[in-house]
Amino acid sequence: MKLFIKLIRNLLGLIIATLDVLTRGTKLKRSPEKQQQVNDEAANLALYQFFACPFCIKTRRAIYKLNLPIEKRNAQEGSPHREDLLQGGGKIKVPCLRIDQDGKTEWLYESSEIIKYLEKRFA
Ligand SMILES: N[C@@H](CCC(=O)N[C@@H](CS)C(=O)NCC(=O)O)C(=O)O
Repeated sequence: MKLFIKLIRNLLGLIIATLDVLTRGTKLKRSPEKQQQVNDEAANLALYQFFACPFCIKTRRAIYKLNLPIEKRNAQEGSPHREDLLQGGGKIKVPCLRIDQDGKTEWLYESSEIIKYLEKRFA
């Protein structure tokens, strides 16, 4: 039964992820200089996520629209990133944005908080 629910969830996630790719629209356009600056800043960010999680899809959609090359790290069972998330952030919950800045690391949970943070910093 547990396996069946997992299968249905993953299937739904896959459908949502496909719809997301088909309906994403356009990316934010910046001058090459500004985009380079944004790319450099985005190198200090990483999104811990599951491919088929609807909250992660919502967050990835915002990242795409803001044109941010943020590394996506799979936090599913069996992935080494899962342990980093647990040790660093304190819990296994995705999406979680890892922010490395001024020698400190912050772990930001909650899809709406992550999107708010990225829009404030990069929109
Ligand atoms: N309110 C949270 C919900 C996040 C959430 O429920 N994520 C699920 C995956 S869809 C999760 O991480 N569950 C823990 C687990 O599966 O181990 C958000 O908007 O980010």
